[in-house]
Amino acid sequence: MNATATPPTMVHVPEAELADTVRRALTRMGLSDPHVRAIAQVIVAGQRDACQSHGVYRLISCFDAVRAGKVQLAVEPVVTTSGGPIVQVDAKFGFSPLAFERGLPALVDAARHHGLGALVIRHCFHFSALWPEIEAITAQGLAALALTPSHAWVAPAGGTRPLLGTNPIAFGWPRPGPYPYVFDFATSAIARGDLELHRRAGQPLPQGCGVDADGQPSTDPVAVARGAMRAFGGHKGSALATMVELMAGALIGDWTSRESLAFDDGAGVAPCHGELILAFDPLVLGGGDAAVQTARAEALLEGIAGQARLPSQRRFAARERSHAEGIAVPATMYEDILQLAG
Ligand code: NDP
Ligand code: PYC
Repeated sequence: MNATATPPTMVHVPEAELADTVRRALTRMGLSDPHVRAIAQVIVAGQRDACQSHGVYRLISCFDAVRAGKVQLAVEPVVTTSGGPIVQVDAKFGFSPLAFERGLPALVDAARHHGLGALVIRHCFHFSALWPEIEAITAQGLAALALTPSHAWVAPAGGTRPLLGTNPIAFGWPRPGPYPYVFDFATSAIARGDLELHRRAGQPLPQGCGVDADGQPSTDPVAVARGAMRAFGGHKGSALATMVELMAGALIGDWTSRESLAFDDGAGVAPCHGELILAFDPLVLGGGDAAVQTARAEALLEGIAGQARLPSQRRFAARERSHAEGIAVPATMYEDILQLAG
């Protein structure tokens, strides 16, 4: 779910102008130039692709995190490689986009060399969608899978107390032509960012997104924020969210969503934890006949596209509209952004 129930009034802003405004806002917050550039890129890409919960709205999350004094504004991520398939990045309590950017070249090398590369990012404040990372990897001809926890906002299926994060899972497969196959979704029934947008707009949530503090089903975003969100798809989403906690938390030696929320300590800012990103080289894993592999994958994806829409199709269409008409930004949000940019 990417939109609020009643469409807000939009203004259309040329991409370069929006990027400049976002960079000015981030610079005013005291972030160093490399962080400003990396963060602006994902935020503007999110808005360009009409991902309202992870577009320019995230500038407000950045502002809150900076104001709370928890995030490191100018820290340089430290990349460690050993020539094996694992690339480690210590984000040192900075925002995640620069950590990903710094680790990406070594991840691509590792995947090309070993067939599989694993990028382990630790100690990052994470507020972004995962598809920009996935698309950076598919652009290199690699398949990719990314997992990250968040804050403990979601009850396990059958329970009513928050324990799991909204824990997104994203996957990408390179395709001939301009666009890869990509999906990227929260394992909660609704992303927290979307819940916040409903709260800002004073609109009820769709049924089934959460319970209030007494464990009763509720569509009130404020009550659900005080109670617990639900996983998507009952026990199946709940198990996937648990897998994300284990693989991108415990496995990589970083915090689960519960620990991230404990660290937040009521500040109400972006989650702080790690991320696991896997990259796979089809040329190595597939035994060498790239044309056969591509044909097999394309037969599947074209079969889907012949009867239904592919994931990311809406996003790619929005991208083309943004290139033609400028990026659509909710008018009230744009006013907030201009204020942040001074
Ligand atoms: P959505 O439910 O909006 O979309 C999930 C995926 O399904 C997208 O790839 C979407 O493609 C695709 N999709 C949607 N509808 C259809 C359909 N009818 N047929 C085929 N495919 C479809 O995503 P969420 O609201 O769950 O998540 C939004 C974003 O929030 C994600 O980018 C995620 O990474 C981010 N997030 C980040 C977190 C973090 O901790 N950093 C935590 C939770 C979420 P399309 O985009 O084209 O509609
Ligand atoms: O929308 O659930 C979410 C989210 C958490 C962290 C960043 N986005």
